[in-house]
Amino acid sequence: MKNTFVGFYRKESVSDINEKNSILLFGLPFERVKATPGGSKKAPKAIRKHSYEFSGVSMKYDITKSKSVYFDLGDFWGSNKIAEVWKKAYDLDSKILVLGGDHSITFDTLSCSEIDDKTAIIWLDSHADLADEYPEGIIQSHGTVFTNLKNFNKLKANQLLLIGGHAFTQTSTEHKKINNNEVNFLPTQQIMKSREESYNIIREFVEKFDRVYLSIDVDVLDQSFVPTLGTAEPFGLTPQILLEILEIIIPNAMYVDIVETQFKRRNKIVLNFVVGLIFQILQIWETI
Ligand SMILES: [Mn+2]
Repeated sequence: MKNTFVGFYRKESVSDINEKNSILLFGLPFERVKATPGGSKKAPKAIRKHSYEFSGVSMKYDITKSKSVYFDLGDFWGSNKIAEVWKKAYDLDSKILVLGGDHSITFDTLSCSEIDDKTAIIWLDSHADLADEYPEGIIQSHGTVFTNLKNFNKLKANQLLLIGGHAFTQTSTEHKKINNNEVNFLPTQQIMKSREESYNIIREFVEKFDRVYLSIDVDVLDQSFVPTLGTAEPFGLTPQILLEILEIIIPNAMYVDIVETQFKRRNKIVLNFVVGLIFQILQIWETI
């Protein structure tokens, strides 16, 4: 039955898993209020289905011969179940890979995680998602995720790093927050102009922490690479640069989510990219 991501074993219940160094995958096919065209709730199922048609990304990596055991827990909802997955991941030194949904799901997952002052949250996103309300009057949405996480987990500015942001309204709250250094910020233009220097900034940031949680909004890429997104933006990162950044972060990340995957029935470019991205992430974890 093709109801898992390729190479993953289906597990109904996380309590049945005893293998150390596993990868625990689940989907949160959920979108909260949308001011932009939606569709990311269809992503988890479509990504799994598409993974069987995917050719692979490397001469070295065979997803069916991994040393970690890969488990697909299916799609579900609810903080109790999410908290169970976190507990299992900490107990078994395992990693969590989540398929969104819109970006609001990152609050649902990370608000169930353990966070201390040696924990960092990194997000790759063309937007900051640091609004207090988005749209006006709405506190929990894809535009407010990192404000909510910062408040909920009492995170300090030095524990937060936004990579690749560049699409801001100059008068917005998030623009002000970035100017006030309320988070660390590595803009797209800086990365494109001085790659090695930017990679060193990321490396130094990652090395300061015991635990890193990473959230990837696919709109961090330039719109030419992800043309079917509701929030596609120009002047974004290239896939190669994204991959080089992931090679620095992923070895230290125990949690990764991929959000805002919006595709069209007749245009599977984004879906194909995200399946490839998952292969790349697994390959990096495999070779730590
Ligand atoms: Mn986002």
